[in-house]
Amino acid sequence: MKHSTKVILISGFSLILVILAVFLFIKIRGNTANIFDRQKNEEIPSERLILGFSQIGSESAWRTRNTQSIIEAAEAKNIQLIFDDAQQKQENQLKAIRSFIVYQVDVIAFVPIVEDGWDNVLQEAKDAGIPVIIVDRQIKADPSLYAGFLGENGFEEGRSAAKFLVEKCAKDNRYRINIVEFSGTENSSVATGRAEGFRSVIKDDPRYNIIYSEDGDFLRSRGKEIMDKILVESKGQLMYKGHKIDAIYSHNDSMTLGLLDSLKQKQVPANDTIIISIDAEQKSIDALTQGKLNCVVECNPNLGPILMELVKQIASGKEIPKVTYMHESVFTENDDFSLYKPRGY
Ligand code: GZL
Ligand code: ZN
Repeated sequence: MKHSTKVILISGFSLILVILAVFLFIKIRGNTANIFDRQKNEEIPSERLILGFSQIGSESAWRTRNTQSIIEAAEAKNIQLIFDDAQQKQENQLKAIRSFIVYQVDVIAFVPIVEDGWDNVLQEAKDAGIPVIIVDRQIKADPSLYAGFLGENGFEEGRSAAKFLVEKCAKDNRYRINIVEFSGTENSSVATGRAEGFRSVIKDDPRYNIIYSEDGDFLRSRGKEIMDKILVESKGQLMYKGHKIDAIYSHNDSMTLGLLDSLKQKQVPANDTIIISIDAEQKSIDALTQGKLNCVVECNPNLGPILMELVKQIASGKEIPKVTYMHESVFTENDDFSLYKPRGY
């Protein structure tokens, strides 16, 4: 009897093992089929597509509009959006992307807050067979790790800003131009691009000198802080270390609005200081038409519809362009302001 009990126990135990093995086989088979599904070239109808998107935060009106554009476009294309706001922290973006991988979304897209630190997570996405689209800002990583980039050309935006300055100074016959730069987030491709693009235009003309540059992190509060500090040190003059500030180049409208807040609060007149900004949110265009700014370079946040087209293409196994730039224009004091349309952000 003892023997038979033992056999039942074993056979009972082995029966459980067999059931477990069969169950596991079906489960794996099912999942495998799922992954193979992904590789078939069939067009996956968009109502079944899931896009994991990591946004950097809501540091500017530009960013808020950028987010809206993505949410609206996903809805319009019936793409399920898992959206994560990283509150300006790269580690939150890395966590979000890893959760998208575990969730096995169809496509991952994200705005890299800074250029570096993405190789490992991109390799993990690649190993999981999930294509990645880089959005808005660029990264320093092996290009084979992501499907493509859609966004802004910071270098060209910087060049446009400087070209306006050079044309205006030529007209006004200015012989020496001291420039103060309000820079965007350090190590972000957009701040690097806007800085390099601007400098590429003025580098061979000794009349142009960037006498000071500070990182304002694309924030209105930081733009005001930097200008407050300059005005305190120059006892209310638009001077820096004894040099007259002839021009201000700000990498985004939020910081520009902050420096204007400071000039207004301290009642410092700036009408003969050339101020150039980037983004073209409504408040900045309003400041241009009121004569407070001289030039606003557009940076187009409305990339949602193009992004969703790229998501659908890549999800059905098609290639997408390695780089897709958004169309952008330049607004200046010489425009016919009556032709301006509402900016929507
Ligand atoms: C530019 C974008 C920048 C905007 C800022 O493409 O990354 O980030 O110019 C935003 O307003 O903070
Ligand atoms: Zn842009």
